Amino acid sequence: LKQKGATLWFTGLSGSGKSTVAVALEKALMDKGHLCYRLDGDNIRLGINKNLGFSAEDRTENIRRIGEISKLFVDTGVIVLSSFVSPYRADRDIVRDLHVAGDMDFIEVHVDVPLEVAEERDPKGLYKKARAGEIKNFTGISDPYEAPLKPELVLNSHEQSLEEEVAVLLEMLAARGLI
Ligand code: GGZ
Repeated sequence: LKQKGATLWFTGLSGSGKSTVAVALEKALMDKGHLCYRLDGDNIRLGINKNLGFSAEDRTENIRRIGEISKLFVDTGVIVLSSFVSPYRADRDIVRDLHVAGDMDFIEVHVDVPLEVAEERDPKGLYKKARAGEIKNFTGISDPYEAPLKPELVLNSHEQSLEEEVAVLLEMLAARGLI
């Protein structure tokens, strides 16, 4: 394997478009022959982290484990696409420090859309439930989202096309010599 591996960490509100862009980037990377792997709620929260909920403590542990798993993949040369709300700055910084300590690339991508846009999309009806008080500690409604202060990249899925987002990501990976 000729590639170095890296973690692209997509953070943002539920409904911000993290998974959509991660899926599209995964396809683009695969088409170019790069080994990559996507981590998201579907393969993490339903599996290794199924004992965790959405309290601050559980989110912290969720992100900590995902950070460690990402690092293991990077160790094998894989480009990891991790997309999690990861609302707390300190939790993301722990994952960043873990990578930096291992001399690994950690690329924080803020998928930044206004709350109103995410809430309007509400693909799973979760915002509606959160507003009705049926879901507690919902990020953006009844739990904070701490935006990254110095992300490597900011994407705006409400102003950019998916193709543009993927192009920007590929450019950045190329500029860093990762692809
Ligand atoms: C935020 C929640 C919550 C609460 C369930 N707050 O749009 P989705 O549905 O598919 O993405 C959200 C996902 C968040 O899981 P993460 O592992 O990414 O969260 S964290 O990084 O904060 O640990 C949403 C759904 O799970 N969901 N309850 N209370 N999102």
